[in-house]
Amino acid sequence: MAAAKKKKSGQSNSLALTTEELAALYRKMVLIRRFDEKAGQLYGMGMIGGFCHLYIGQEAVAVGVHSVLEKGKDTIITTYRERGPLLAAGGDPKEAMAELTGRATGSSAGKGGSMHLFDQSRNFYGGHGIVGASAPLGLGLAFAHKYRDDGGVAVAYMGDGAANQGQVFESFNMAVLWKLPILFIIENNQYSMGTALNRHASGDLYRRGEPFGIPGEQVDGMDLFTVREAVSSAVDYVRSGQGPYLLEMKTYRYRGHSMSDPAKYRTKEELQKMKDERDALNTVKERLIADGMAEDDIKALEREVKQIVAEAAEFAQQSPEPAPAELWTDTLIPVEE
Ligand SMILES: Cc1ncc(C[n+]2csc(CCOP(=O)(O)OP(=O)(O)O)c2C)c(N)n1
Repeated sequence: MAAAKKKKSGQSNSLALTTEELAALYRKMVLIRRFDEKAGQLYGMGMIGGFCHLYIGQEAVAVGVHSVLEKGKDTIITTYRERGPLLAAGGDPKEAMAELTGRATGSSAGKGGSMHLFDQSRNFYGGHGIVGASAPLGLGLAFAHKYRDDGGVAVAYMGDGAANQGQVFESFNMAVLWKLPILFIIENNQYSMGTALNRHASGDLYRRGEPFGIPGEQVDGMDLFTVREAVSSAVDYVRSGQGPYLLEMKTYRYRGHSMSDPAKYRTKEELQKMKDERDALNTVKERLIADGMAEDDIKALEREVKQIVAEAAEFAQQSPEPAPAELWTDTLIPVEE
């Protein structure tokens, strides 16, 4: 990037970013969007088996959250809508695309697929298809942090639909009893599969931890800066040993629940309004321009990301499928042929 200035971007105090730092976060947001757009295309071409749940629209959450975590120390676990959090954590787009398309070069050697991306080297523990499972599994990560006394915080994402699950409340209970260092993040993208929030959830999601004594906040999940501020103070709270915290990120998914959902349960106008007025990428881009970054530099960054995604898709398509003998490896119980 040419002529990046060490200019603060107008965020509060310690979280203020230089234009260069903000551009790096914007780059990740663009990467997540372009990556999932390409995944959608490959799905349409029949190259991705099973389901594929795109993250498009929710980019400010994953990038904002990861930007304030301590890299190599804090851990992340999420659902099947996991490319956002994975790429925000620095996951390799090639490995991710190869996994989506079931190739041997994928992060789980092509055996996990779209819902089960995993990258331990990035402290990223999945990628889970069972709704709500990220909460109790996240407790395990948090327990390990506490047991090892390593100062880390576990971040467990879930959807608004998942927040209605019994295992989530059981997790809240244990997290408080054991004072575990865990930040629960409910990504409220307004719809659980095809059901709008007001039809599936009673009460405010950010208050779901209240009976257990877990403090919660509702956050504008379409705004990178607000996400960063909320996560930063929530993580401080958790890291200081006071136990769990809950953030409800109000966000919006632009696509259907999965690639097979035409999303007829909402109006085109609602979706368009969101894209026009609240798009997380636009807000950051406008801030970059206001900070003095040249539009040509922004375009160059966007072109570079497009190239990375094209190369990831090419890599995936050129990679072999796993050998048949691999069916018997990585199983829980050894299998005799
Ligand atoms: C235990 C369980 N029940 C049902 C399903 C089927 N299912 C998959 S996604 C989904 C909706 C989840 O919605 P939400 O938690 O809001 O997450 P989002 O997809 O909006 O990110 C359901 C019911 C499942 N995977 N696991």
